[in-house]
Amino acid sequence: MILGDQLTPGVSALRAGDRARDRVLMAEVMAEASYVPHHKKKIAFVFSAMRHFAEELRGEGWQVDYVKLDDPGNSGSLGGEVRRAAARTGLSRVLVTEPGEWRLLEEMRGWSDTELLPDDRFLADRHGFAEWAEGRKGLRMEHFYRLMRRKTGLLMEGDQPAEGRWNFDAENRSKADPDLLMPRPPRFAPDAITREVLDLVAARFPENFGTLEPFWFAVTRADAEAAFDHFVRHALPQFGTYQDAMLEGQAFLYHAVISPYLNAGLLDPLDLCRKVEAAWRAGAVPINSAEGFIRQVIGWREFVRGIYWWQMPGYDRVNALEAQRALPGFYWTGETPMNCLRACVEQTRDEAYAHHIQRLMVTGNFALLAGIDPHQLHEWYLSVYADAYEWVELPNTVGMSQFADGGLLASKPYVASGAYIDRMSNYCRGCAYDVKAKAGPKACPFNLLYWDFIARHRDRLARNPRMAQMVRTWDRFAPDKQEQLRRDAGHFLDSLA
Ligand code: FAD
Ligand code: DLZ
Ligand code: SF4
Repeated sequence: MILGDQLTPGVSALRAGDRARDRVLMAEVMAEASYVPHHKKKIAFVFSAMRHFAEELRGEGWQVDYVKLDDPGNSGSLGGEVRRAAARTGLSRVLVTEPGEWRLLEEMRGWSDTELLPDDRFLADRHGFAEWAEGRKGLRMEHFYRLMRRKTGLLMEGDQPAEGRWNFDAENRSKADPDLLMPRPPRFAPDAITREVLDLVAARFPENFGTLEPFWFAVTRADAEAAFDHFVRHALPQFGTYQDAMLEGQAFLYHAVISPYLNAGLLDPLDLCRKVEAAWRAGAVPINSAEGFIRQVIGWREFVRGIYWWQMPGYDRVNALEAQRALPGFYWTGETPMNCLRACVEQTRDEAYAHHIQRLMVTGNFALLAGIDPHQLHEWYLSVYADAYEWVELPNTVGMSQFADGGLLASKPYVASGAYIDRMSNYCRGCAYDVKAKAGPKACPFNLLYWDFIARHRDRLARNPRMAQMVRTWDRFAPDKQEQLRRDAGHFLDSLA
């Protein structure tokens, strides 16, 4: 059995299979298409990429049983489709690569005659990560990342990091200017297979979040590789410098926009990093870009996956800051006078994409400051992005963005007032609020909520060396100023629906 995010010719289940004897089963099922209300573009991408992969496998001599969502008799679940396939073919033994989500792994462990094979499309195997993590006092991505650099030899000169430093993060923080010549990810016109899927999604998921068309994602390995090559040539040179920048109307800036392809298995992470390293060695891209990209892929991506498997089950229910507020409706509609949030939600609705800083420092930062229930927020992130699978989304949401694991993943809460958003974007210019105002009806809500957050979690934050300075600043405010800030924040929070 091959799942919708296992579209890799060398995935362990295919390696272990025999094309002369075995049959490949792939199934579009309602259970997977509705365990969260996925963005329409995400469903279309997964189904179309699955159908193209089935064709690729047939071309390589595999017999593929492909079940479409609308096929008569579709049982609606992966387990049901395995049972139906067994009855149809007389075959009874199932080989499947371990799924990327705990809920499905648990389910598959209950299937009879099923062999689960490790998913070795990652650098760090999940048991090895847990061993490394176990017993360490503080887990830091940077330590793990250096291990991965050494393991792969990427950007290494002997046992030393290229250009003398492991991390060029400090050179990833420039503000971007609107530029008419900014590269855009290549767009792929839907073929007949994708058109059929688009009709299916429009008919069967009309109420789901998101705009279905225009649909331009790559849905084959060849097109995903072309998209990546385009990124390396046109955007990677600037990627490092503008990695943290945000611009209204520019959803992609200099980002790769490859996470849906990578997570579905259309692209291979190590292969991408080798190409990036080669571009740096050829002098085509600066070190801050090459290192910045490689850090995300062999560092963060692997690190969050390790944390997910190490901490599940239970990690989806962590709530160290006891945040209980319901997710505001504007996360779905974009209807808010806060221009940064409006822009990020509308872009998410249209593209099923937002880059890291939009997710972390706009939608994530707001939720953390406002005390939104991290589980509700997790379900939102898992729904709305085309690249979202729980193994990567959950640690980014509850760990990195919401500090809901109490600091297991991140060394401090990623909170910032409006000044940060103003420094990194042009959102504030078009906003009904005044980013410079700290009090009163025009005050940017991020400014009010920032101090309210510090006050609410004062004792915990005072113990964190990276937050203690802000706590001291809060403590020095006059009592009437503190009261005023908390009152204004309270009024704002009361107005959230
Ligand atoms: P680029 O900025 O061009 O980076 C290149 C690649 O690096 C990405 O394609 C991705 O594979 C990898 N990468 C970068 N940052 C991370 C990270 N923090 N964790 C894991 N991989 C990373 N990423 C997902 O793939 N799926 C998710 O569901 C997801 N949910 C997120 C939720 C929150 C709250 C936050 C803060 C981040 C989340 N991320 C997620 C990480 C990151 O935002 C996306 O990987 C990135 O925006 C994808 O766009 P890109 O391909 O243009 O990335
Ligand atoms: C995301 C997704 C969707 C929308 N639909 C399917 C599907 O119908 N069949 C399938 O095999 N996989 C699908 N997927 C991907 C799975 O949800 C994914 O394999 C698991 O969540 C494990 O990561
Ligand atoms: Fe966002 Fe505040 Fe800037 Fe408005 S003023 S765009 S709410 S940061």
